[in-house]
Amino acid sequence: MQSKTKKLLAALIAAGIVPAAHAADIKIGVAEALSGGAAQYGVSIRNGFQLAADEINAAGGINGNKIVLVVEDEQGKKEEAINVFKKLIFKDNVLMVFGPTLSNSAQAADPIAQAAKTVAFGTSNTADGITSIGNYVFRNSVTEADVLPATISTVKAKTGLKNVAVLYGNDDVFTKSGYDNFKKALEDQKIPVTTTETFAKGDVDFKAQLTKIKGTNPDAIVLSALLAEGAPIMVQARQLGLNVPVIGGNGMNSVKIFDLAPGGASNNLWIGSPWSIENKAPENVKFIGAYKAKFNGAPDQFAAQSYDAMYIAAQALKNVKLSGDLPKDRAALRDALPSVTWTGATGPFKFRQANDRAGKPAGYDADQAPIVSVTKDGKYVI
Ligand code: 1QQ
Repeated sequence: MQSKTKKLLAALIAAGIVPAAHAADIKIGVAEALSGGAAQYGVSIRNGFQLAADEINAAGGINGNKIVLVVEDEQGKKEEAINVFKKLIFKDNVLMVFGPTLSNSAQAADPIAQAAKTVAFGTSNTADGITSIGNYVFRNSVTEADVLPATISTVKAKTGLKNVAVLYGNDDVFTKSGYDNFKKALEDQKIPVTTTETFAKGDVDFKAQLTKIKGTNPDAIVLSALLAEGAPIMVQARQLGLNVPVIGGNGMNSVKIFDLAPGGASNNLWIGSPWSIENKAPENVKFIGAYKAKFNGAPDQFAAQSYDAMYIAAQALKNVKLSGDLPKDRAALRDALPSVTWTGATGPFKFRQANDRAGKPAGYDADQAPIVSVTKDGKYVI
């Protein structure tokens, strides 16, 4: 800046015409899938961040400083997630990064944040192993390992299922991890598997696998899929007369399923999540009302989790004395995060220490219990 301009700015700040706090904006990176198949999740996630940041700023910001979001589209692709993380961390000099949307991308991009000693905070990554990457990796999304056993035991208790067929995507970190955890939960709960079938990202015709599944006459289908494949799988299963319960993971927990599998094809889908639109706790009622008013549509679990995550980061930031020395401030934020507790749209939240592969302390997972819901006529009901 020219020295004349600098002097003028200083005079304007001194006169109270330009707020001094402007100099201490808190830049936070948001790297989410805003285009492509995973945008079904990523747009909701971005909305949740924007809603929370606007509320926090309207209430005076954090110790007087405003949150400024730097939002980037990582397209649900791991190469793009790496590019966007690099841009946000090294060019935009953000204090921390939220995202990316998919575990598949987090596994590729989070090591960049870890190496740069910058917090990577996932709000939708549920595969095993993400927080083993290192001590700068956090998430408030509840893992498949925590959700799936409860989902299976609830469906067993409510429907009396005796066996299941399994169908999963074998080329994605999340769908593969969902499969591993389903397999373990089925073994632990002594539920026999009639057949195990697979598909790949981008497949559109699942009739061969579903016909095989139908031939084994299962009481339910266990499905580890993202919406892009999971929705047409439900449509085609119902077309083949397979009307049994479908037991899904985090990938099937979105209101988008009602548009993508219309006319009742989405009925009888069971999922577990800490968040429900039916939860009448005041924090959730406030969130749902504010979301509807701002975005003209109902929120989903993904928006609830990003909304809460922004408040969790804000709680940590309140305890950080920002110095303007970026590496120091990034480390101070990391150190302040683990002890945050917060009651938001998803209910009471705290972190749980995760370990790396050698069993040494690494990042932090969500310590929250899921509630199981089932879809009925365009709604998830408890
Ligand atoms: C993951 C997921 C997806 C469903 C996120 C949108 O849980 O990739 O981990």
